[in-house]
Amino acid sequence: EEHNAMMMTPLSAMAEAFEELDKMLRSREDDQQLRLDTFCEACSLVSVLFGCLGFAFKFAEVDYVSKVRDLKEASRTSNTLQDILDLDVANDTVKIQGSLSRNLRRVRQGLDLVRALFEQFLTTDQDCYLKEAASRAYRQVCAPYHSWTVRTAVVAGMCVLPTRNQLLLKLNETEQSAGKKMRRYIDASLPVIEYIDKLYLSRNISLDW
Ligand code: 1PZ
Repeated sequence: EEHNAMMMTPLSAMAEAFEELDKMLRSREDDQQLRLDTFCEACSLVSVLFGCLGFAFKFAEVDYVSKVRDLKEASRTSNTLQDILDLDVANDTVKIQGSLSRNLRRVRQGLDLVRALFEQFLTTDQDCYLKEAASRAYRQVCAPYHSWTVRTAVVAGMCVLPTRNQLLLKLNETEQSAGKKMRRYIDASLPVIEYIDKLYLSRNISLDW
């Protein structure tokens, strides 16, 4: 139906939100700042994907959502992403568990994982299961930073992921419509991810954690 074609799906919302962030970054070359509240709203949209994954990744959802919520709460006193890093640098709490700078680093990992997953989804369009694509994305982006316990739980969860078609159905997309929106998310999220990395590197904080 005509009306259906114009409907905003979860993937459309994600693509649009990250394109907005990307636009904000590019509109002020000299003084790049991202508002924390705007960033958190975009990150919240990503968590709808968890609803498509089933119970096996409930623990990942709880972890991701709580970190985004902490950051969102902090946006009442910290305006920008830079502000939370500067605060933790001053207090020497950047890598302490539960600190905002650590949560931001983890949320960034989540965004990058989704980006890698979409890349895999687009390049492995013959596969009917998501297991391989998801495993490769996880190995690339998150596994190096996760404990043995978490990696083991993720490997187990991969086996009960929905199929490619089930995922498309849940997202209310076709192969073609999903492909376009995933590509938009990939292109828009990469500059945002790189921007976050630069915030750490420019403060002499390495990214090996
Ligand atoms: C259809 C595709 C399926 C892909 C499935 C991918 C599943 C990834 C599961 C990641 C599990 C992460 C569980 C939690 C790990 C925590 O130990 C760490 C460290 O937290 P801290 O010690 O700082 O409190 N948390 C993270 O690394 C955050 C990771 C967020 C992962 C979000 C993924 C978003 C992806 C959604 C999927 C579609």
